[in-house]
Amino acid sequence: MQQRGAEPRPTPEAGRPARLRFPDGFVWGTATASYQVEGAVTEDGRGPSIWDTFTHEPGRVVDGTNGDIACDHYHRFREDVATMAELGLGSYRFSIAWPRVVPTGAGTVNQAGLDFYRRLVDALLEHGIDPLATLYHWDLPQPLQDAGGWMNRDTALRFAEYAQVVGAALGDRVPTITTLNEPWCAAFLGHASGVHAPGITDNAAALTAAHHLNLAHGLGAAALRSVLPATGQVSLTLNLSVVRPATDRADDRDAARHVDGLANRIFLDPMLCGQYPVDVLDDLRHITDWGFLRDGDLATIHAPLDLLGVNYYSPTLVAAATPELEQRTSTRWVNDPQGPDGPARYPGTDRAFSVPQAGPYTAMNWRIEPGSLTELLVRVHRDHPAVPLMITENGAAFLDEPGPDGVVHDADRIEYLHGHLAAVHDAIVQGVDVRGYYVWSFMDNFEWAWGFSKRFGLVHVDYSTGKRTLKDSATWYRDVIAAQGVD
Ligand code: GCO
Repeated sequence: MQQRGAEPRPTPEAGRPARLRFPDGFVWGTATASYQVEGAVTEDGRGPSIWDTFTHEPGRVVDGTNGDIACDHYHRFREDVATMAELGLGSYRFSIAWPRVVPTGAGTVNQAGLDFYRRLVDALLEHGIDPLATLYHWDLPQPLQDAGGWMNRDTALRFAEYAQVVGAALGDRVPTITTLNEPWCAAFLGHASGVHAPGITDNAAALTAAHHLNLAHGLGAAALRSVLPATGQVSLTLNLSVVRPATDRADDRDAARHVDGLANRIFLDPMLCGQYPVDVLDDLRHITDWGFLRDGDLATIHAPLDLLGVNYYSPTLVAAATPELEQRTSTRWVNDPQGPDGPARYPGTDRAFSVPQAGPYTAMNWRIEPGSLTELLVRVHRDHPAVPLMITENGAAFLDEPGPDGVVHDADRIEYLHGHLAAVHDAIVQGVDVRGYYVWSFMDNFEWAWGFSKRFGLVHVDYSTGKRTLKDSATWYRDVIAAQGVD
């Protein structure tokens, strides 16, 4: 049986150089997202988002917590930026809360909200850290949800207006702006399994939302281009999956093809090739007639992209739907913190299930397999060779407990990050154009439906006092950055 930590360290004997040096200019960063770290949810004119609503509904978050205060980054960002500078970070990926900038989602712009991000960006630039700003990391203004949210096509138009406002205000000092973070989660966890806001459970709604998110990306990218300086870069971040069949049987192999379509190609193909994959359209005709797809949409979605962000944590194992699996999984969804362990329904479809994999695992029960990241990067590069890639999230939750010295000695996180950096290096050696790597996350934060029960940070946060303490992984990452690589 495979044990945690059993991944072999690269050695010269294994045919690789001991020092895996990354190319000059490779970007070293960390990432966070607004609702997960900021707090201050009613401050300076911020309106409510779907995550405020969702987390305050009983039973939605496993530990009953919410992001009202979170890491209080809104007030402590200067201290956090100073720590980033200490670690030698080249870039900080954060997201902008739409309801801070446009509190009702449409119309009036809240200057105080924009000013917060201007202060944050200025603090980063003063420390020589490049800001990478994401426009949508899931905190949709609640009034837009009240009008149908991502099931309503108009939300994509409102997103473009908001993108233009942010681009005009910050585009002179933020070199890269990302339209969406992980539209898969927003569409499928938000509308099919309902484990994320707005908590809807309807596969057809999820497919509608996925298309409107794709459309928002296209319209948002065009809106950004209309106001950004010529050097301004537009990017997108997807959580892409390595999908494998549970057995070699034809039905399981077909389930893997199907889930690959639903997890990866439903976003990659329209955004990078201007078409939906025919197999995905055909597979799901019993769920939707795709009537929301209008003439011209695909040309809009197929917007020029400077960079594709890839968020990656763990591979996915799937099996074809069978009556037995149906029965065993009736209460459990993928990424459902409240369900029992075991096979899980795959959101957006009735044809496939996600099934447990062998360890080692992180505290999320996600299998640790660094080589799968190389596999993914090589595949994306093969399918879409023109677009440069960036690892915009990779990291792990572990059961971090400070030792008697008050410090978290997180050897397991170091091992995870080391293995995945080596995997990225492997991909680069194989010719994949990977421009940088962002650890998820800079600090422990609000892990959505898992609340504060899972810690992903390089920096430990004591949620009762707000105190930050560097974990061993933070100083390890500082050394990696200084050496421009891993041993
Ligand atoms: C994401 C997420 C983060 C999560 C992280 C760990 O983009 O999925 O963007 O918000 O916290 O992935 O689950």
